Amino acid sequence: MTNSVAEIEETDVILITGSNTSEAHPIIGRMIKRAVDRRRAKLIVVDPRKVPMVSFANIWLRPRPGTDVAWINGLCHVILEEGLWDRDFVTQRTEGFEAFRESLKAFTPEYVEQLSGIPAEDLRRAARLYAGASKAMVFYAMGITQHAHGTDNVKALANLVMLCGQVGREGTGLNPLRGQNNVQGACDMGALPNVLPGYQPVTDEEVLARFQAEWATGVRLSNKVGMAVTDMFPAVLAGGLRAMYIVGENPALSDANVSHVREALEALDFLVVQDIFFTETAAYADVVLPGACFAEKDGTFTNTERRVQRVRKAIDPPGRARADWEIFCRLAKAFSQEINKRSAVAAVANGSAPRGRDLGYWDYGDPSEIFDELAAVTPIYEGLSYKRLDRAGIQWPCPSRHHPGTPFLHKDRFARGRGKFHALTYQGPAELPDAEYPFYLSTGRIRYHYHTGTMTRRCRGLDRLAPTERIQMHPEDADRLGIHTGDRVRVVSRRGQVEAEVLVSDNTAPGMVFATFHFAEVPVNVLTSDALDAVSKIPEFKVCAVRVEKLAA
Ligand SMILES: Nc1nc2c(c(=O)[nH]1)N[C@H]1C(S)=C(S)[C@@H](COP(=O)(O)OP(=O)(O)OC[C@H]3O[C@@H](n4cnc5c(=O)[nH]c(N)nc54)[C@H](O)[C@@H]3O)O[C@H]1N2
Ligand SMILES: Nc1nc2c(c(=O)[nH]1)N[C@H]1C(S)=C(S)[C@@H](COP(=O)(O)OP(=O)(O)OC[C@H]3O[C@@H](n4cnc5c(=O)[nH]c(N)nc54)[C@H](O)[C@@H]3O)O[C@H]1N2
Ligand SMILES: [Mo]
Repeated sequence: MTNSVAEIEETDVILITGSNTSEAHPIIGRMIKRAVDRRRAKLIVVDPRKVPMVSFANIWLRPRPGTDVAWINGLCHVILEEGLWDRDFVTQRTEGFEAFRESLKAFTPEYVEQLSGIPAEDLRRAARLYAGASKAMVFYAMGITQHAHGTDNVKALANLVMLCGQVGREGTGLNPLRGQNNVQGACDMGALPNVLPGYQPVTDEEVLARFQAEWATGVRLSNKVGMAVTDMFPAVLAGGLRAMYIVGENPALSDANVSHVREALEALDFLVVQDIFFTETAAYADVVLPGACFAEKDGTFTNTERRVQRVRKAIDPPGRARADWEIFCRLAKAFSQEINKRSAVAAVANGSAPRGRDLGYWDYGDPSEIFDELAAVTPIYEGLSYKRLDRAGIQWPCPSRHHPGTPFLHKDRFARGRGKFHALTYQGPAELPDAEYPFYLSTGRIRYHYHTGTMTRRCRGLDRLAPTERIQMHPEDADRLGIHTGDRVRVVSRRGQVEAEVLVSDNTAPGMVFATFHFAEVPVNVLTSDALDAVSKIPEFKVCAVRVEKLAA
């Protein structure tokens, strides 16, 4: 997030899009509801589904799935046409405005209505409400990013907030709600194919030299950008990738077009899975390494507002399970022992002196030592330590020991200097409904389960609240097909089929069915499309085409 969760208390207008906030981020959802209830903050929700947040909204826009660039450009069009934009901010802080303005010409509310189904007058009302605010926050999640053109969707939102000068101040900003408790932390640590910790590019020789000095005793660090997860499985099937080590992920259920993923897992020469439970993915593994869960280890989590927080061990891990960092260290030691053995053998063979490597290097006594080592080479973490974090979490960037942390970003300048407007063309989803597959399939979450259910389905209370998949279908469609709540259907896409129970509900849109990916016995990702966003490599989980067949009772 550019800004902080607590700033919800300060803002006048909140725009939520592509986020089922009250189910997927219930705490933040509650704060937004409270701002609406108690302070009369205004709420705009833009979502194809009637998510619970809609009942708190002043304006609900219901776009057809995958048409986000159209309606966001439409908002900008109205804001410019009606002179509601922030001239000072645009001139002083941004670049690329003229080309952007030109690109908006076509996006009249009437044209946007054709593309998205949002009534022109509703779009105008939303534009006036957002642009008229003295402080406005935008929140978004996977409904914006999980598209073949998800990066464009995010750029379109960035255009909107810059056009209205709604960034760089308290109570404003463009705020992606991060998914997992520590996905922000994993990215901060460099668990991405193209960067080292703190988003420092692996291709930057200066950066590399600094890490080289700190980290790698005599080893050359790679300057090559690695593969994205979604590129790895196709690479296995193409024959280029032979081994995988999967830590804390269950792609046999969670990846798009999962039949291909399973084929790839099957085809690997060697697979290691490190998890806290034996998962559907672990079933393909040659070696399973048992990890300790969050309550069984020390460390830090970084939450969605960039707040680094201490996590403290409460109980011992069961059996032979170990904290992930301990497993990595043991492995590294085993590797270096093996390398030493081989180099000794080679040295004897060619008559030279054996050259050992420093086996002590991975001997951390405690995760705080790892943290200190990382902070020393990571400017956004440089002022952080376990000691400081002991009292309270701190938001990065925190560049020095006495720096208080950063509640909101881009105060006087953007990271790149001037904020860049992007001229965008509208491109629809990769797959649309047709005569053979007449429904949109949208996938996502419900409040009571987490992803592939490895954890939440082991919780009896949650399992009682949501014991099975119930595919949501709009009453109009259900009537037409003679389907009632509780009936069983087969859902078929170009890639596969599943069978499940139906829940007739106007939470979903006419012409759209909604399913979760929480239930292993209804592996919905056999249906989804692996069309990827070209930049982020995220699959289009939010749109594919299916047909629904009623099964005999
Ligand atoms: N209970 C629970 N909470 C979770 C998780 C969980 O599994 N269970 N997972 C966590 C993780 S990792 C993540 S990433 C987050 C995800 O959090 P969300 O993204 O909020 O969750 P989704 O259910 O994927 O909902 C996406 C929203 O986008 C809407 N949407 C679908 N298509 C479109 C579209 O074309 N345009 C727009 N504008 N909106 C669209 C959907 O109707 C839905 O409201 O949740 C986190 N929180
Ligand atoms: N159809 C569809 N598919 C989707 C999405 C969608 O909206 N629709 N959303 C996508 C998104 S946003 C996400 S984030 C992914 C999630 O996809 P995954 O990450 O594959 O799903 P999880 O079930 O969260 O798997 C996490 C695994 O980590 C294990 N684990 C938990 N804690 C620890 C630990 O401390 N150490 C170790 N080693 N393991 C641990 C859990 O037991 C679990 O097996 O799914 C994606 N897939
Ligand atoms: Mo996620």
